[in-house]
Amino acid sequence: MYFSIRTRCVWCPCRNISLKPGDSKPRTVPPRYLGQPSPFTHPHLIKHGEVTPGLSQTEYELRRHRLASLIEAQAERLGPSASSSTHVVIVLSHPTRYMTNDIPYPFHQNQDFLYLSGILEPDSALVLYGKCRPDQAILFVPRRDPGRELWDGPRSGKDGAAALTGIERVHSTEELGLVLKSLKGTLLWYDSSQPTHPRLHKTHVCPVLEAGPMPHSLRPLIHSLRAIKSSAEVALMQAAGHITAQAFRRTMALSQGDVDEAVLFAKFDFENRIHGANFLAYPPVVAGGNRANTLHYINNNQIIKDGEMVLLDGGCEYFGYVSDITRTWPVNGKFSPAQAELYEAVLEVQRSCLSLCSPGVSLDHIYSTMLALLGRQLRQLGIVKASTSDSDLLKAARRYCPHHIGHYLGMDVHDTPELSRSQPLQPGMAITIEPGLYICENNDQVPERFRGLGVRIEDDVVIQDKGGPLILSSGAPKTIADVEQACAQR
Ligand SMILES: [Mn+2]
Repeated sequence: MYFSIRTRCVWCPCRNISLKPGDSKPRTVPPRYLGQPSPFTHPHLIKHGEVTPGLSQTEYELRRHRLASLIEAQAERLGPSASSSTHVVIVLSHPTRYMTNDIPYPFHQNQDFLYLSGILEPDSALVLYGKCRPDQAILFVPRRDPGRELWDGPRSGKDGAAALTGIERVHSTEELGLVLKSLKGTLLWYDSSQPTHPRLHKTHVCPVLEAGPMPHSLRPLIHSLRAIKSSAEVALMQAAGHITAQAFRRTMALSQGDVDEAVLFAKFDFENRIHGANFLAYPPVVAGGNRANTLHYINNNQIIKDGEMVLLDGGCEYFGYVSDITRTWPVNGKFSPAQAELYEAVLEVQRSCLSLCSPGVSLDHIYSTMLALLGRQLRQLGIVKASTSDSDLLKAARRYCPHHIGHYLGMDVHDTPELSRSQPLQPGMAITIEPGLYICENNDQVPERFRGLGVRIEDDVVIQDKGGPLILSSGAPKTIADVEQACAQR
């Protein structure tokens, strides 16, 4: 005879401590490596009670409960039969993606799945179910497999995932289809149009979908939750912003007349990683001279000449949260008069747009303000004629700045795309503010001194109730004096 005691807080992945009559103390299995950092194996990264660095079991549980409440509210609007049904929510992880043959790319989790589970392993799934509100969680993770673990490293397995997340019901992923069939949900919440894991979708979810009515879309609900950042999330974004801001400072210090874009790219990557970033959040734009006018330039392999500026748009990922910052500076450390003129014009617009970042204002509203302000600047610079009408000024602003003022920011660079930019901003939302002016070298309509210059200034901002916006990227030099000083720090 023996019995087991389930303990919630014991870190050891084996949470079932077995006691046999006569045992003087519980037999515990030593903690082991999981498929992701744990407080036991990576105490320098993650604290007890956290699922991923900085985010507690309670926070993840709260997110699942908030989603359940949103679904409950939505079902009430669908009518009495919907609100009394059993809901089943399915969120799949990403699969491993391969660069070639059997060489994987660094794994990157589906953010919606990560947001709700904290699980960083591929081939996993989360199911939420319940009558009226889906607040019971079932987690699915890959079965432990010594043969595969020899190549890919340890997996958490069912017990490890349970200990890490606090979710008590954990199955192997291959049981997903069976469990789904047994739940007999009458209302399904799942995004079937673009499955995040095609194989799991086909094998486990499709049979359930074929048997029932069309599932309800889940992504807009999760994105509305992800849009508002908790204080723990803001702290992670603050860290990401701080790391990248310092990387800008140090990259500016390394630049000089005639420098390879690849050198600045490598320096920026290095400075982000060495200060704690997991990796760059996206391929950065390191564009010298006229290449700054190619908005998505990522070749980063040309020589930037003495006297030219570089536009660097880069950001890092820090435990699931990203930064996205742009600065433009002269590689020789000294703005020419024309560069300074264009830079000050963009900076003035950027400052005005930052001051608009408060609750109730939308990104679209800030965008139209940006266009009006850029139009005026273009007139002052002599890039458009003094007699230009107001509507033509807006047209010119759109021509010289073909992109929006910014986007939502968070776990993704272009975060929560389901959220409209016409929606009023709320406290806790994070956005970018990134006006620019781009003058192609072959544009003979503009004064010669501006040709071939492209300037963008981008900051990361959290909307606050009062006291103005919190600028996460404030450590990155921005005024002409600060930029020139940072460039002089050799
Ligand atoms: Mn951006």
